[in-house]
Amino acid sequence: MQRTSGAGQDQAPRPGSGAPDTAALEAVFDAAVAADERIEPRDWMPDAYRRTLVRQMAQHAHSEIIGMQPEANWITRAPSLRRKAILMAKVQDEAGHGLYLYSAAETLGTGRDELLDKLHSGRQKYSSIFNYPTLTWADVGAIGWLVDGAAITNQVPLCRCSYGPYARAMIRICKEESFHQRQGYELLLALSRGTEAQHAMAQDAVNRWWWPSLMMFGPPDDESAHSAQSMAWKIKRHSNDELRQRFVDICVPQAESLGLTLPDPELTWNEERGHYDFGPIDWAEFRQVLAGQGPCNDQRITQRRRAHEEGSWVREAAAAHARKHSGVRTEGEAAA
Ligand code: FAQ
Repeated sequence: MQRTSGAGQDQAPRPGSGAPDTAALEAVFDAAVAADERIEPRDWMPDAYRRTLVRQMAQHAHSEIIGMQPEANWITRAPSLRRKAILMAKVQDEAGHGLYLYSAAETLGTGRDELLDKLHSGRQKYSSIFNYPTLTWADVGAIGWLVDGAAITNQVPLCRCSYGPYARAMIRICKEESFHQRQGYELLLALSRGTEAQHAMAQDAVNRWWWPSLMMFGPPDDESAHSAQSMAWKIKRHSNDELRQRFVDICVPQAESLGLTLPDPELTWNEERGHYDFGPIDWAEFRQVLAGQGPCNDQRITQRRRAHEEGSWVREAAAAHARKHSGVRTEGEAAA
């Protein structure tokens, strides 16, 4: 049986129309997921699968564009031309990631305007991590090392996500994120090996970004509302706690090479588990940030709304340009 439904993406086929019934379509979908095949935009898919993907991809896209703000804050104050050029390129990459992800979400029938409207009105989330301030230049290094490092750990498995357009977008995003992670590591290494004051600045940044980075992976597994279903659909390949543990295990030796300390006295190698044990995460803080009460929630969303409003003339000009080249004119343009 073909996976593409002639009935249109959102509609169940009409009884008696000759189209396969929903149960049969669902069986084909389940078999494709079980066989590790990719689901493509025109394939039939359960409504809940579509909604889950739009929710996750939208949050991901929003995180990329809101995530431009904390680092962009340092572009004018980067300490050298080389650092400035690198940081500008990185922040531009994040904008590009947002575009790939909004485009991937569009393949599910959800337009960018609708998603941005939900972000601006607080109906959709973005990652908790971007509600923390960047207080010093070392924060740019800590974001690259820890935040991009956590993002890669979470996102490499998404390259095998069951939904084709999301999986393919993630391949390029992960390649770029790995450069971002390395630039952060290299920046922190330079500071760590610098003067006493530079070393202290790097350590202070790591102290502030470590715990929020662990929260990026989401709530613990037993409180994760979506994990079980998303893993059954192979949207997520690993649980939040598995990925968080993987990240901790990667970071401990890297911190040692950097000559910096991770701010957790309970961090110890557990021979039996073959992993590092780590101290308790402050989930009350995480919930507070998600509820809009983090240190920078208001600032981030106000800035995002302002950027959107200030960019309206660019969208209008681009739309007029596209219309001009398609030969279709509005009434006003025809009269002029
Ligand atoms: N922040 O049931 P789960 C980046 C929400 S990109 C805010 O476990 P799920 C690149 C969750 O949405 C960073 N909300 O949810 C960069 C849900 O709420 P809902 C973003 C969070 O989806 C670097 C509720 O809690 N990455 O950093 C967070 O199965 C540097 C229950 O949670 C992605 O989006 C959180 N940390 O798992 C850019 C990756 N955690 O929707 C600039 C793709 C959970 O019911 C500079 N996303 N929530 O209202 C994912 O892998 C997943 O969506 C998780 C959450 C793992 C984030």
